[in-house]
Amino acid sequence: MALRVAILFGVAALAGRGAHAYPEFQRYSQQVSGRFVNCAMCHVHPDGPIGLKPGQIGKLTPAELGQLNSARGAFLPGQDVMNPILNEFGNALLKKLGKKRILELRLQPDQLADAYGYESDIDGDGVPDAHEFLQGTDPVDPQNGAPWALFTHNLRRYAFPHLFLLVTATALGLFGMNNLLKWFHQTMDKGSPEPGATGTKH
Ligand SMILES: [Ca+2]
Repeated sequence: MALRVAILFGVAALAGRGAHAYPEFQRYSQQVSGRFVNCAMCHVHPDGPIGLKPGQIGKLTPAELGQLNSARGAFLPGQDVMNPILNEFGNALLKKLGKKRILELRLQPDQLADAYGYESDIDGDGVPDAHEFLQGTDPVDPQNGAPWALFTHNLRRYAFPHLFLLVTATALGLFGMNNLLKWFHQTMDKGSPEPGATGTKH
């Protein structure tokens, strides 16, 4: 009971301090994408970190509260912390940029995507996390993405290998494996040195 009361007081105090929820990024994502964006872009709970629901501060265990405090001290990039109120994207932002840079970017939310970079694709749907931020889609849900972005990203990703396989399979079907190997052998022979020029005859 005492612990519960202490947590409630803690939640109330954090709510008064803004509780490290940064609505500037949410507003910017919403503005550039034209989509509704909730706190689940970066947080565990779609309503944000304040409250008593799973993933919110009031529901954290003592161990998770310890992780929360460690994460809040991660001012520099590259620190191995895991904030239990943030989802994978929120934690990736924290690790990549550090809290100090994130606080600075609150004044320039349009620079968050470039600062984070476009290499990471946490949910593996082919759309980089930073693009998902700009498109207002969920970077940790492969089922959630702008349809055209998913199509174009994955076309670039898979079209060329698939095209190569298609052409090879068609060639095999038209000429047969033996003819194709014969053609390949003759082509390689033309590119070889004259017999006797090098090596030993058998
Ligand atoms: Ca993605």
